[in-house]
Amino acid sequence: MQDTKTTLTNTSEFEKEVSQGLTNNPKHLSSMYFYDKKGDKLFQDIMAMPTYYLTDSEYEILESNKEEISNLFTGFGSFDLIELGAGDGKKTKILLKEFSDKKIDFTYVPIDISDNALNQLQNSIEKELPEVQVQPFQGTYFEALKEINNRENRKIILFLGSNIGNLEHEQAVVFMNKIQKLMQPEDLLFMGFDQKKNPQTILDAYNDKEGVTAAFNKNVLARINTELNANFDLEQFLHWEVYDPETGTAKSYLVSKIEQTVQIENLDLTVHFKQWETIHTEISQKYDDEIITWLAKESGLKMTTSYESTAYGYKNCVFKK
Ligand code: AVJ
Repeated sequence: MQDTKTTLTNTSEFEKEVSQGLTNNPKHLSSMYFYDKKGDKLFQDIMAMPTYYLTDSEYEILESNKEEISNLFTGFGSFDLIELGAGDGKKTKILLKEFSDKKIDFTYVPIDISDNALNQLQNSIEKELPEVQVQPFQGTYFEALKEINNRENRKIILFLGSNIGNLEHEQAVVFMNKIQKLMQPEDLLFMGFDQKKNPQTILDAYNDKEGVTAAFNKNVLARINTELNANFDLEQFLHWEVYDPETGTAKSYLVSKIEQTVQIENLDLTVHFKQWETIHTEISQKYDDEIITWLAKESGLKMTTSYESTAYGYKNCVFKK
């Protein structure tokens, strides 16, 4: 097994994000930093909750269409299966197993911000699907593009789980356009889009009663505490989720329950919070056909096929350049 793992996200980027985000008005922190060892575990717990319907819906779509998807991907000989934000790979393993069973020649290139998630994924594939060649790459989505560009095989790019939803539309277009430019005519982009639906279903998915999503959201503060020597009291922040059914944007906040001051030693920074002041931490965009068509058009992609779970309101779409 080849090890092409490279570490690109370093502490200084985290430091920059934290000092900028917490000195801006209104305050913000990127959801990219939810994912350390503890955050990965919390996200796995979220994916296992029935209220977080996204995972089940995509799993169902892949499971019931795996033959057709496999035919779509494998018509042109060997390829690289490049996955952006691979996480624990639970859904992708449906396809990996299908390809492996059919003795298809491919290399799986999981890309993730979390080194820990990639290590676990690589180990589990070695055990469960020993025939699959894996070449993990650690980095952000934008760093991933460079890695994709360096690979010469035919590319199938997976961007599952509605991960695109963490980007605002403009950023999503920039990102999809960059992918489009890296693609050859026979390459494919396979993406998951959570659909607009009953707003209550969305609020329930991002605001579970058990408090797992709250802990996940607060994990960015926990990371600042341990990695940058800060003294955030997690109890003094409230996880707050809003969903705008018109735009389809779900937004996560951490709201300061009291007026408080936090010291971040490594940044030599003192951060004041007024009572009820917010830190915006995440967007999870929901889509409809018009938005997806617009995204594709703006980024120079053509949709060739789509698979839908109507029960859950979730879509997987296949794009070509
Ligand atoms: C992994 C970005 C798709 O936005 O739905 C889950 C992360 N945040 N619960 C999402 C998340 C809160 C998730 N993505």
